[in-house]
Amino acid sequence: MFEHIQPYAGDPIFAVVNAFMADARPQKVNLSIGIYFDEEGRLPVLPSVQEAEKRILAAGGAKPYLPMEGDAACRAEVGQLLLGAAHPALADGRTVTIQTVGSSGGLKVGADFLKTWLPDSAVWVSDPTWDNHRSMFEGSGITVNRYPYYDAATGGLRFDDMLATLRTLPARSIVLLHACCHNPTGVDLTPAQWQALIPVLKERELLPYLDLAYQGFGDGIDEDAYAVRALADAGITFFCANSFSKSMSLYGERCGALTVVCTSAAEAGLVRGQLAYTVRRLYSSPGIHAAKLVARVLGEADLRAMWTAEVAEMRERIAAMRRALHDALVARLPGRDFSYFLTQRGMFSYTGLSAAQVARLRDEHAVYLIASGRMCIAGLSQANVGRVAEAMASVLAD
Ligand code: PLP
Ligand code: TYF
Repeated sequence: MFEHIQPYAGDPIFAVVNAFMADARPQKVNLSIGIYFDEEGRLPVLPSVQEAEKRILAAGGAKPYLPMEGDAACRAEVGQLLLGAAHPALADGRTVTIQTVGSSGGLKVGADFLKTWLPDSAVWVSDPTWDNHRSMFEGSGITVNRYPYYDAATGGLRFDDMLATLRTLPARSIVLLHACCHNPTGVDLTPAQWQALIPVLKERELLPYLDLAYQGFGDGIDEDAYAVRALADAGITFFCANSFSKSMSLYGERCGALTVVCTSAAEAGLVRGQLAYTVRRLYSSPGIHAAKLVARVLGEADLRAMWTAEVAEMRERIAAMRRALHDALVARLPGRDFSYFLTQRGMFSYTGLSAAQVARLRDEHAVYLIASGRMCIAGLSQANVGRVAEAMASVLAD
């Protein structure tokens, strides 16, 4: 029956994680997958989330089916988290938020919806982007193209080239944008660049699709929602898939949402109905535990304050590790420019290391990056950053 099917090589990032786990060297360091580890190298369990869990159980912990669009309290909280509680788009009823199976579920529901309702639209993603963007949109039958983004020469953004490409796109093209903490490069648009992008999106009638997977890991929870709010302020119709995998350390709970900001409440009502129908055809309805956790952490003032402080702690640890690695490298290789570690935001940095240099780091030093040269800064700690700098310096010096 299935002898003819193509073998699947597996996800390249998970392949690196598997190689790391099989490595017996005690000094090994995992800087591959985008997971936040604490100073002791553990996956944190956030006290705010633990307390929410206790309260859910104390309230009975019943597990009914949720509606297709997910839990109402969770959806309302997410809308406010993204847009700010006082945003007029919320008061106008112009927004739709559905709770999804991780932000991946949100991206996928959105992609299927778009294939149905804008069947002739292609999507443009940044060059480079998270590999799964291509897989998901192609899986929905949408053609995936790239716009210029990362500048290997400077470790920064090819903003003019990006705008020039977007200016050539047909109306109703979908433009996938990382709202903050770009994966894999760590290179983000500044607020001024978002403001320069908005007129192009408007004039060309493009449909922005924001991916917000690392809210709070860049400059702050509200600061990292800048793009969402700027697009909403500009009156543009857009999509936003957001994740709680990282910000609440809830990876396997699959907590995420898809929000669509529309131009009227009537349009939003139509979108809401068809998003629900898309969910019905994909997985019927999302899980309840994830929704209850998110709703409580965001909705109960004491838990919200705890979570805000926990996210700040994760963000500040990442920033401290960026600084520590930068300083350790500058001390070892003076005259070389490592400032990209300080200017890039969030969990990832593009180091500019070649695939061969990444292989040497792995083989000679048991330090694991992604072959593209992407480093997950959140895998660094005070205990290993010196060793990682030493290893990088030795590979770079040859
Ligand atoms: N988008 C980006 C850019 C990511 O890096 C990730 C990482 O996991 C996701 C989406 C998916 O996250 P989730 O766990 O919410 O599906
Ligand atoms: O880029 C990363 O490392 C994270 C985690 O199929 C991830 O986004 C990686 C691959 C994948 C799902 C999540």
